[in-house]
Parts: sequence; C-alpha cells; structure tokens
Amino acid sequence: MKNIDSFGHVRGESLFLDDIIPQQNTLFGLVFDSPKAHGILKKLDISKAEAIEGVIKIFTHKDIPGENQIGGIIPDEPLLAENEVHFLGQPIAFIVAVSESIAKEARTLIKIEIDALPVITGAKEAAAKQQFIGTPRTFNLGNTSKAFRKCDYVFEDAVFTNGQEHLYLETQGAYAIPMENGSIKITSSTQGPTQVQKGIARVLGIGMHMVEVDVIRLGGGFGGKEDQATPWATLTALATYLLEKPVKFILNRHDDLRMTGKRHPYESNFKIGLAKDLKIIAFEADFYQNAGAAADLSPAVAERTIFHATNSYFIENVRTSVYSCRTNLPPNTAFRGFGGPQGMFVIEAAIAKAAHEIGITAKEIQEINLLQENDELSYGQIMTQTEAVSSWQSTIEKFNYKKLITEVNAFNKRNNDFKKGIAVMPICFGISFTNTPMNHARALVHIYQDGTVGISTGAVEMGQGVNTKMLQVAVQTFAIEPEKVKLETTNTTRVANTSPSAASSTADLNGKALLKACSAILERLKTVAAQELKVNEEEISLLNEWVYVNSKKSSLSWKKLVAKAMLARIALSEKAHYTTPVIHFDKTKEKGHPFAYHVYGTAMITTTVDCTRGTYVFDSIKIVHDYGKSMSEGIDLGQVEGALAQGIGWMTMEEIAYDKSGLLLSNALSTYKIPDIFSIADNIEVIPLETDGNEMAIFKSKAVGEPPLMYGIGAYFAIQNAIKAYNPNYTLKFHTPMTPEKVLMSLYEK
Ligand code: LUZ
Ligand code: MOS
Repeated sequence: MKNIDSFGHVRGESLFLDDIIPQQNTLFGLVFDSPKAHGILKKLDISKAEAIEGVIKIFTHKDIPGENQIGGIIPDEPLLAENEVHFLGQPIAFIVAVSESIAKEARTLIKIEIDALPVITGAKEAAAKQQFIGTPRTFNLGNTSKAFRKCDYVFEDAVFTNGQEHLYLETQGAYAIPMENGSIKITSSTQGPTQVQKGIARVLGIGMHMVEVDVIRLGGGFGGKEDQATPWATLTALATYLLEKPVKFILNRHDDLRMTGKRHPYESNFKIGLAKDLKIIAFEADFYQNAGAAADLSPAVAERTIFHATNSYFIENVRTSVYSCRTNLPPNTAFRGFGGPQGMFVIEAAIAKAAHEIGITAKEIQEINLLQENDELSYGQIMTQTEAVSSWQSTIEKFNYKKLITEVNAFNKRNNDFKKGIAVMPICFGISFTNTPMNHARALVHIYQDGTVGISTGAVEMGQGVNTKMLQVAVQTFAIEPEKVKLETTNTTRVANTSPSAASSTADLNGKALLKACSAILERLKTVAAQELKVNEEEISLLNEWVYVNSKKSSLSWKKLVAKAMLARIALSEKAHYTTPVIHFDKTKEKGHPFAYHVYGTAMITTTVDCTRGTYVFDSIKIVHDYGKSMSEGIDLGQVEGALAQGIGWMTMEEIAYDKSGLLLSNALSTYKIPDIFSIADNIEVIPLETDGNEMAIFKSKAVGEPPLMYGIGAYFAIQNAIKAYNPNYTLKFHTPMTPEKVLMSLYEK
C-alpha cells in the first residue's frame, strides 16, 4: 500500500517538531559552543550577554542539578564543558531568551579564553599517540599467518573512507513544557525516545517517571538522531525544569553541521591472499576508526565494521581488528550502515587491488568467493538461507552482464575522450542490533468500542514508512480497512524502555510485538463471535470487516462484534512484548549468532567518465534486491533507491573536510555537495529476488533501511575501472570520496 504519510507530506500538513504551536511565554534556547578544538577553559564571561534585555538565563555546567554526563556506552561526554574542551562546536553554555534573535545577539557577547592544546584530527595520528576509546576488538577464523604462506598471490594496501553528514532535512531540536510537581513533557526529534528520557533524568537528577518524551515524526534521522538528539533535548529540559517555563530549541543548519558528529572516517590496512584459482585463502584488516572526542556509539559502530569485513564472501582464514581512536572532532555517531559500509569498502578494495595486479576483473574474484549455505563467518555465525549466489546470478543474468561488458569494452576501444567503467557490488548485511540485549520491542493496541483502532509502538517514523508497515500489521490481522486504524505518536508513557529506531530492525521488532498484541485481541474476539453465533472458535474467521463461519458470511459485522465484546466486558486493549529468538553473542570469545538473518542483493553499476573534465555520470544501476516477501513494495523500493543515492553520495561527492585546527570547512551546502536528482542514473532498475523470505522478519518482509546503502560502494569501483581504461599508469587508490578533482588527477597521473 501507499505510505500513509505521503498525502500529508505533499500537502505540507504533516506535523513535525517545529509545527507545534508554542505555548504563551515560550522561551528560546541557543548553544554557545567552543571556538577551539582542544584546550583548557581559562575564562568564561557571560555577564554582558546575560545583561541584555530579553535574556532570561545562561546555563553552564554549574547549573546542572544531576550528573553532567551524556555518554551512553562510556561516560566520557559532559553535556556542558567544564574545564576542558575537546572539539570545536562542543557546547559550553545554553542561552535562554524570549526570542531566538535575542539569544543570537547574546551569543556574540559571551567572552571566552582557552589555552590551546594540540589538536588531533586523524585516526592513525590518534592511534600513534595511544588515544583509544575502549579496547580494540579482533575477530579470528582459521589461521591467517599460516594461510598466507600457502597463497599464490598476496597484496596489501591502505584505505581511507571519509565521513558523511547526515543532512536530515529537519535539524536537531526539542520542545519542553513544565508539567505538575516538577515533571516535564518534551517533544524531541529523536530516534530514541527512551535515550532522551534517560539522558534528561540523569542530568536533572530525577526519576525517569518525571520525564515524558513524545515523538510525532522526524524529518529524517539516518542514525544522526539515534544518540545525538539527546544533548539538545536535555539542554531544553534543563532550562524548562529550572525556569518552569516552556522552552523551544531547534538548531539552525550551521550550528547543527558544526556541533554534531557524522559517519566515522576510517583509515585501514588490508592484506589479502589468493590461490591460483582465485579463491581468497586469507584476509587481514586493521581498521582505525576516527571516533571524535567522545565514545558516543563508536564502540558499537566499530563492532559492526568487523562483522561486515568480509561482506558476502566466504574466507577460510580471517583476522580483523578495529581500533576506536579518540580525536578532536565532534563525536562521530550512528549513520545508516553503522560501520558496515566502512568494513565492506575495504574487502572490495582488496579484491579490486588483487584483480588489478593479476590482470583480471574484480568480478572474477568476487563470484567464486560468494557465501554458500552453511559457510561460517569470522564471528561464528553459520549462514543459512544464504542468497549471496542467487542474487549475484540473477543480476548477472537478468541484466545481461556479458552484453554490457562487451559494450563497455567496445566503447572504450573506440573512444578516448570518454571512458566507461562497470562494477558489480554484492551486499550481505546482518539484521539485529549487534548488542543482543537491545533486540526487543513492545506495542500497545486499543480497539475502541466503535471498531476503530489506535496503535502505539516504540517505532519512530522518520520517513522510512514504519507507520505504514505497523498499520498493515493491524489491518491484516483484524481484516479491517486502513481508515479504521490510527498510528499514535511514539511516547514513553505508552511504550516504555524502547530501543532506538535503528539497525534496520524497527519494523521487525515493533511489528512482531504489534502482531502479538493484535493476535491476542483477535483470539478474544473470536471467542465472543463463537459464543454469539453458537459455533466453535476454530470455525470463525474475519474478512473485510465481517465475521465468517466456515468461510460463510455470518450475521456479525466487525463493528457489531466489537460492540458485543464490549458488552461482554472483554478487554479490547492489549500490550505485547517481543524479543528476537535465537540470537546470542559471546564477547569473551568473539563468537556467536548475533544476527536474526542477513539481507542480500547485488548491484551492477555502469559509469561514463568525461576524461577532459574528470566528471562522471552513472549510465545505469541495476539491482536484484532480497526483500524477502516485501509487505510494502512501494516503501521498500523507496528505501532501496534512497539508500543507494546516499551510498553513492558517500562514495563520490560528499566530502567532509576539517582543517588541522579541527575547524569544519564543509560547513554549508555550498561546500558540501550531496546527490541530487541529476546525480543518480535515470536508469535505476531494482527487481526483487525470488525467495521464500525469512520467518524472523515481520510477515517475512526483510529489513530494508540500511543494506542497500552499500550498493553505492560499486560506484567507486566503476569509476576506478573507467580511469584504468584511460590511464595505464594509474596506481589504484582507495581514498573516498571519488570526487571529480580526484578523478581528473588520476586520469593524468604518471
Ligand atoms: N545501532 C545500534 C545501530 O545501537 N546497534 C546496532 O547494531 C546498529 N546497527 C545499525 C544501525 N544502528
Ligand atoms: Mo541507525 S545507523 O540509527 O540504524
């Protein structure tokens, strides 16, 4: 079905945080942040700023009644800086005024003195100085050192993947209102309402029961609001709590870009060993993750990097290590793929390097190393319902790789001003939070006495269409019209202790909980119907808002049935809880079965490079994607296309740049280019892989949010292949993004 939000979105009627009409006397917040990336705070003078008319109060760490701490995994991040600053953009004070413009004026009047300390901006630079967050992690399978001795080919290289700005259309923000007895209600643009609730309780030194978090929907999250919505909501709540006034705080784009973390840049090294027959015998990689100035989610992101470091290939001997490195950048955070893309890029780089040195195409290596049924991954999970080979073969056959490569080669023979390149990119992405305890969800369902339905879950709608999928679960279970169902806001008083909407798992976890709740009510309704119609319960079924007995229409409509149940004093509400079965992981052994299932697919990307200008276009992008049995084809296709565009952006044009002092240079959309409608092929074609689906997915409809982002990795290698066709002296480089400037220099390097 159509996304239930599309009508409201197109007409501008959907409600976002900023659409909430502020109460009278609402105050406005603004952050004063560190102008230096590292140093000792010598002096902070807020007196002039606080003195101007309309400024109510400027909060510093001294005003915090509870803990000045927002670190989730590791408590290493103050909400407001105390004696030291660790990144440019770090919040130091929170200005609250009667208007945003007065707050802005006040910000210019704050005086600060910082004794500068050395600034680290690179991951390996941090590693050299032993600046690590947590302990390194290593996955081992087989014995790589032994295996390398048997290899006919061994290649090594270094890799850099740059960060990526989330660029959610809606910037970060929150709106807090004081309620009774010191409690507060806050609307937050967060993927993690419980994270926000917990963060506020901690900082204010009050119980979580005093904080109600409500989320209507987000204008995009992409991971940027999994953990990093919390500081802004907490500052807003702090002001509301202490001033007993409503406070609104929405970051402007510049502040958001400067103050928030991004996808982690990685510096990595690999070593790959192959036999004559092109079987990959051994693979080693060291990943240096640029975590920024605080842990945030970095250790979890790091973990996912090594979970995906062999992508969709089986390799007998693997050793991968990841180091989370502390630098003086804003703390980097979750971003669609969550470390997986950084891992997958490295194995694809290793294969590209091997292919180049051996003098063959990467495809020849890729296809004979694909995962097969019952293969073991480096972390111990045995692969079942493996679709690596099937999705690969479907792409190669259905989109006629043979014909395409022949055309590309013929074109390259005839032309020198333009060169074409082609790359095939398989993906294999694990579904579940890698942190097993996070894989649970709850749903609350009310059937109202007129037969309409209200649904609350822990799922946050952020454009991914999860509300539509939740609605479908209720509609299918009760056999009623979509118009009868309403998706309520995500609210911590209705559904508590939630995991964030993340890890591609939101529809699975919340959908399964919702299915349980709906099914429980359905059973009760069937009992009522059986009694009413004097038949056995097993004979009852529901169809098109009507009760059927042995497939024959009865006298009882859905509406009547609900009314009867109400009279019989049967509970028309239900709350259900779901935890993912089967999954487990032992960190002491680094082995287990962390993922409910994997999502597969294969993309084939063709590009044409303009060898005079270094620019490129994508002629065609052909994908066979493993949706399982898609419950919502339009939404899922939207996720594949959107993720693909975002992946291509990361690989080709989105260039985060900090200077050596830790200043963000790509601090606006004039200096940070993201894909637009012209950047991606008109010629995108996505077809579903024919499969049985997977029971662990809601209605066998597999998770779709993150996996397709990694198809974008193919864009890098397609362009590189075109460069190779033009310049025989080109040395392969693995340094993203592949901007036109880099292409041009590569085309003409000697
Ligand atoms: N968030 C998280 C995620 O906390 N754990 C994960 O494993 C994850 N994976 C993908 C995206 N967000
Ligand atoms: Mo995420 S990267 O918040 O699924």
